[in-house]
Amino acid sequence: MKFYKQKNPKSSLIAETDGSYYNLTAARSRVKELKELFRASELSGIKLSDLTEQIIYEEGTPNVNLLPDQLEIPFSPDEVWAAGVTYKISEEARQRESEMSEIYLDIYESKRPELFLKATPSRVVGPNDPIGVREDSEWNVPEPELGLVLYKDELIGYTVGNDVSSRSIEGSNPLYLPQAKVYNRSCAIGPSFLYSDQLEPYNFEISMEILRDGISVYEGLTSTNQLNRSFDELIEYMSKSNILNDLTVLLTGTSLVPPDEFDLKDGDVVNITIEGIGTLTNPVVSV
Ligand code: DO4
Ligand code: MG
Repeated sequence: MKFYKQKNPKSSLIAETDGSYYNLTAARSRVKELKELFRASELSGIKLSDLTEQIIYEEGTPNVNLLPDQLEIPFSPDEVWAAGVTYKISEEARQRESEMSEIYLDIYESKRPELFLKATPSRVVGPNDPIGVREDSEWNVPEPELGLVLYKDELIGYTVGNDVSSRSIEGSNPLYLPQAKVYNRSCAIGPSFLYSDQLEPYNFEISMEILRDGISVYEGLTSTNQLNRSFDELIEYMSKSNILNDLTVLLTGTSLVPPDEFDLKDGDVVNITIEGIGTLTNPVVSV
């Protein structure tokens, strides 16, 4: 089962099940945000999918069409965290870009993963909203990543994430990582929240296309089966001595790195697709 938020009619929470879309907000006006459904599911002990089906069938919930250009962020996470150097290709890219490359040598193999706070709510955008490249950065990339969605400390589903990054700022000194990663519009999530308690999570296909003046300038395809860490260990380390807020997204690292001469620019459009979740589309602006 998947969930979306759509701007029209009004801001509506939409559930997708068996290929049909249902407007939950039209059925029950107080069901406006996914967080409310998560809370109701926790309090009642009823699975999120069962609770949603109850609303759909008991209330005669209206069918709607999904309008991809009207989608908004499916939920607002309290925090977005990210893992780094979880795929071989990312380890190699960091070593090439860095003036202090030895620092990345151990992190791919080490017991403790690299984890960092990527974004607070004001820095996260949804589908169709512009993502940012920093004005003071010469070399920028989108990073397409599977996002784990946690309610408190429990993994409840998935979303698509973009860990937009400055390679030149991180490359000049790894201590600049927060500046390379955390700034206005540096993170996008969406287009949907995929609720799942029974998926094969290490087999998501991830693809990315970057358009410049409407022409494709990069295309890549990978899979989470290349991930060098388990979701459990990433969640375990993120939660150590760190009580999580109600809703956290944990981005699991990038395995698609455009050629080193590629620089993401104002006016580009990034499409990231994860099979089963959808395509996250964002234009790029300079911030
Ligand atoms: O070491 C820096 C972060 C790398 C990263 O964001 C990734 O591998 O996705
Ligand atoms: Mg990343």
